[in-house]
Amino acid sequence: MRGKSIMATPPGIFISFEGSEGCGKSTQIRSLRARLEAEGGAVLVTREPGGTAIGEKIRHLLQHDDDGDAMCPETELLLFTASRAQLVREVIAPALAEGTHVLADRFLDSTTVYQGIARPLDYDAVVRVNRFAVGDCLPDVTFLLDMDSEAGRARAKAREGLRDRMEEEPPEFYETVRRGYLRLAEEEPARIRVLDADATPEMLAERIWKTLNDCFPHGLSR
Ligand code: Z5A
Repeated sequence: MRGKSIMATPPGIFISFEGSEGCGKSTQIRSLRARLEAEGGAVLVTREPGGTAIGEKIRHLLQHDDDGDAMCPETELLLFTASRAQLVREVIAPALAEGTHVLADRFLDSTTVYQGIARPLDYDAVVRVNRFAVGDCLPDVTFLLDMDSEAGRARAKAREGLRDRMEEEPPEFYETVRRGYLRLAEEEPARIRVLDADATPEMLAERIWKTLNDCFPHGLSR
């Protein structure tokens, strides 16, 4: 056994946050990060697209419309998943392997819902591309912060993001996104935990912490 550690570092926990605009993902990620770090855990936060040099270039392409070119939904799908493929291999998988918890601000469920359900693309094709991009690197737990889509948009209005390029969609689009997420949660109830996001940040943070501890009753290291 010389040169080989008997006690291997347990892998970190992979937690993703999903939901429609303004549901409070970033706020809750900040809160959970602080709590995990206070308990002595190492934490990495990712946001999508981006997080690697290649991913940031892809983010720029998705965010800005420098030459006024219209981007077709197929290109959009491939850019989101290309950025994620790079992020998984360069950042997320190595971090988990060394015992760091990863908190992802959106992951593959965003693509399934926005590109596979809300946009006019073939659902099964989107699921296949999505799975190909991430391989076996899937979240252990996903928090779906669910709330009325219009109320969430009102919260998010002041913020700038990928909406720079993405056109303002009609209210039905955001309702489709919400229903799409709830459908995924019905299909994968063990992984996707639905929480009512129409609560104070503090109340929501408590529910997230409790759910996480219920999921990992023997502690947050594995
Ligand atoms: N997209 C896609 O199509 N396919 C993909 O694969 C991926 C993304 C990865 C994301 O843009 C767009 O990209 C999105 C899907 C698409 N939209 N479209 N169309 P983004 O990354 O720029 O934005 P976002 O992910 O939607 O995040 P956001 O607007 O920044 O919202 P958030 O992170 O969920 O919320 P927040 O920043 O924590 O809070 C928003 C505001 O509400 C802020 O002022 C807070 O102080 C406030 N807040 C937060 N929590 C509360 C509570 N509990 N009560 C009251 N107020 C609150």
